[in-house]
Amino acid sequence: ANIINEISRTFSEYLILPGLTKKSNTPDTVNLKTPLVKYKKGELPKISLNIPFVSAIMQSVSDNGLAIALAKEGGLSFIFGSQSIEEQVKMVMIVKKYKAGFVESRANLTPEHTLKDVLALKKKTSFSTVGVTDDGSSCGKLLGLITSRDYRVSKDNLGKKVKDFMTPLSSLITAKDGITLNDANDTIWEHKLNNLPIIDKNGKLKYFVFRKDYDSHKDHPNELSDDKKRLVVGAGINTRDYEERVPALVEAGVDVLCIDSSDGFSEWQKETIAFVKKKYDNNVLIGAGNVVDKDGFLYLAKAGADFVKVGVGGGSICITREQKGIGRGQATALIDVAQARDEYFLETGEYIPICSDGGIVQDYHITLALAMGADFLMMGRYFARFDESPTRKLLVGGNYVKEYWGEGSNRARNWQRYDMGGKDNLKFEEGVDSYVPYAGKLKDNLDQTIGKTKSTMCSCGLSSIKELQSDAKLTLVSSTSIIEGGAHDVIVKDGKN
Ligand code: MZP
Repeated sequence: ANIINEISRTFSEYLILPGLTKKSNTPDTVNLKTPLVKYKKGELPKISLNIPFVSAIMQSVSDNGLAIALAKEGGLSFIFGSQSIEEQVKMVMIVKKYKAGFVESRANLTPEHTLKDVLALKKKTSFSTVGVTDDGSSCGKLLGLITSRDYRVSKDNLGKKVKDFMTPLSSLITAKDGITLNDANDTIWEHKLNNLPIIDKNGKLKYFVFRKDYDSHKDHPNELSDDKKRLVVGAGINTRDYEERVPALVEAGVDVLCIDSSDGFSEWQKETIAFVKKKYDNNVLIGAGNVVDKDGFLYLAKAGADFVKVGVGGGSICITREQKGIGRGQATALIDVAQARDEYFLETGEYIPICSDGGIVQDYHITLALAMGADFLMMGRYFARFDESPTRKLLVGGNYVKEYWGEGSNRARNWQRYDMGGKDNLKFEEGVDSYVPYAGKLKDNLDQTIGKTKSTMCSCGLSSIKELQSDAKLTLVSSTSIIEGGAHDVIVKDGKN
């Protein structure tokens, strides 16, 4: 074997040195915009992210609910591919149909439907308020609304009828701010009033969202700016059924694809990229991975990948290193691949963004990963903890947790992600089924995380990811200085340390 003498390191082994903070270095001047896909020198990428985060291609992370929440904050989700083509397409379509301030799926319920039907509709649409019309169609007469707080979900009342729970429109349409609604039986959606009443926590009419108002909704950063005004969404694919899956996803309006594999340095990936590029005349964007070194990066770059994902075995739920002995410390992998990307850019004038995938434990690891050269990060554990992830919230040992399982676990059964081809059907687990501490809403947590990254960048006198990549100073830390970095030699009052 060829022995690489350099030690394979990970994020916790590094710290960032503060630099001169100029008076102009305030968090509101830090720009985290970053390219998602490749571009030529002097040109702009077809898609950029406003925050450098994408969510992992995993059943327990990226469904349509999380995709909408993350795109609204300026990131992007890759809807998991370990499901049927039809189910994945449905999720993509829900994200693409979503319009800020406009409930698309506003009817489809009559007073005779059951709460079970409400739940099914909510699951499909992820809207917390749905309209109830007389005939269940979107043009029917609006009779009332069902909001999350209008009903209590339990086995006992799932069979009960909507009419016993809905808030009748007549109780909502009191005159408000000069808007006078006359007749509860008017066909509100399609014709006269063109608006949707939104009620507040106490069941009182709060405001109206005009159907066409979404155009003016500017705080959804990751909408495409080409007249479409839709949230951006990606989807995971595999190297087995891509000839059927890709056309279905493209038809559904997906913005970017990513080949999902634990080891992407393969001819299977090259073939998949070639298929997509040829079929769509280079107009469909596709990322590939994962790799951990220069050779892997160059192989996928030359194969035509629009971005390359870095990381083998560092995911929180991953046991690939234990099972197969392959992998590399995430920091070392990233530094090596980032150097290859920069050299490739110098040689060819083509910048291929790299994504650091997995292994982020502390928020500061994010800033380190960017400083080491990542253009954006893919995270699973981080997003799995939030309300918006698709898994159950449970009370375990007195603490709220959310379920989080790996794609290589028996639970996900995403064997094609680990498939090495051939006829052998040997399957062994490369991931675990786990819990992560429940952390609340995505937006609240993301705001904190972004706040920390911006604050670190201000400490270093840096105001963009490009500057962070080129100018940050990183230092290796000893195990004893890691101890020095936490609270030490004191008795912490809340007893947690
Ligand atoms: P983390 O953010 O939870 O540390 O890692 C998420 C990443 O782990 C995913 O994006 C994916 O690359 C990887 N992953 C997903 N499932 C498994 C597995 O079952 C896995 N081994 O390693």
